[in-house]
Amino acid sequence: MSKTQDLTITDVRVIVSSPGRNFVTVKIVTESGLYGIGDATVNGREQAVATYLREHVAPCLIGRNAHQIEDIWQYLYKGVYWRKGPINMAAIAGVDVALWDIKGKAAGLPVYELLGGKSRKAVTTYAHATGETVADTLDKAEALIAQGFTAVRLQTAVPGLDASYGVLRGQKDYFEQQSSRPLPPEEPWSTRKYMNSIEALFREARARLGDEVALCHDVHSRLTPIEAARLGKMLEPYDLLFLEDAVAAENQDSYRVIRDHTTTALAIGEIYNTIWDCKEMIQNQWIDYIRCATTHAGGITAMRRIADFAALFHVRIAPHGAPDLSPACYAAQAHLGIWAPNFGIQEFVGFGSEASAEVFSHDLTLENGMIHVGDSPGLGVDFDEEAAARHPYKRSYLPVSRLEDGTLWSW
Ligand code: KDG
Ligand code: MG
Repeated sequence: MSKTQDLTITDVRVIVSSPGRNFVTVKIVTESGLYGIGDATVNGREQAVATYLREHVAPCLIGRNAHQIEDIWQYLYKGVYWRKGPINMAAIAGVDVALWDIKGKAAGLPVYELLGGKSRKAVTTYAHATGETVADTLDKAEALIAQGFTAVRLQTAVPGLDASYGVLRGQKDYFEQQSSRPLPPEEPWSTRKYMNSIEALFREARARLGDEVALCHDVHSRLTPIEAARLGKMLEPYDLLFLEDAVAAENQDSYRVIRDHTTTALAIGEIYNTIWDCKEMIQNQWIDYIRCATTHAGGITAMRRIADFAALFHVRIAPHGAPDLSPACYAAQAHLGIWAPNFGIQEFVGFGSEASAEVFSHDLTLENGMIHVGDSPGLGVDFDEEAAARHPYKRSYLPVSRLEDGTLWSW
């Protein structure tokens, strides 16, 4: 084998930086000089996954053939003995995505070609409209629709609560706030206040935005199954594309309860790490969209399996696309999304901050609410380590929420 084809892994670099948000980036270098980039960020627990990668994963990869993606995935998943888990699976994802990037570069092909080629011309996305009042939220939604988005997620502050997930009073942008939280902020929650106010958002939305636009809503796991069932029934007249994370589903059959009562479409998956976390809800057709992220569910190798399994049961993929996922994740998901026959929609909150653009480059473009995937070999993403060093890690947490009597609720 000539040196230019030698994909023996010689270095595994793990870089934690904060270009706008904290990201854990994996860079795998091979003897040939070809390298790949992957994302292993776990929001609020970045250093845990970085240490795990440096101390326990990287030493096992040196000397392996980067072409053997499947074997390396199995080796890291089964070989650890302690299967699954968010830190372990994000580490596997970071490695796996970097290896697909390398394989694409070695083949001279974009990764979507290796997956089976394009199933569509571009990846449809949904954007976020988040406001302090219904009018404010709908102003933002109208602006997004004017930019060409055909699907929008609507979130509005709950009247009577100082803060609610995704909406903070008198605020900067909530994603910006999320990047500067040296301790977990605490936010109040009242299911009654939420349930009493949420219908008005969607009633007004349909009146102002019309019937054509697809609407989503994220409950952030704040309800019980029967409350979620009631919410689904309440929102039926407004024809949501999906209701996301209505209930935390450590018990997968919680979703059977919701399904038994409503025809509102259901989505879940952003905190899942493996197919096992959603196997029952998929095979029982209790959900409509599976929202696992490439970064949190074991990379392209695992997401491809999740997509194929879901396709058997009429479930489509709608990958998580929040700002705590790096451009390496966005690129991986764009390649998956353009290939997957059962692709549904991609969450999209922009390609990142100005600082992130100094550190990451990519060849994705947005046009009329759709991501167009470039044809660079691999994933078309690159990472500038010197620029990253100018944006050091800052500890930052997700919020927790408490009921008005102080009981710890959800995040
Ligand atoms: O790290 C958690 C965030 O990514 C999450 O809160 C965002 O719920 C979210 C979403 O749907 O984008
Ligand atoms: Mg969500």
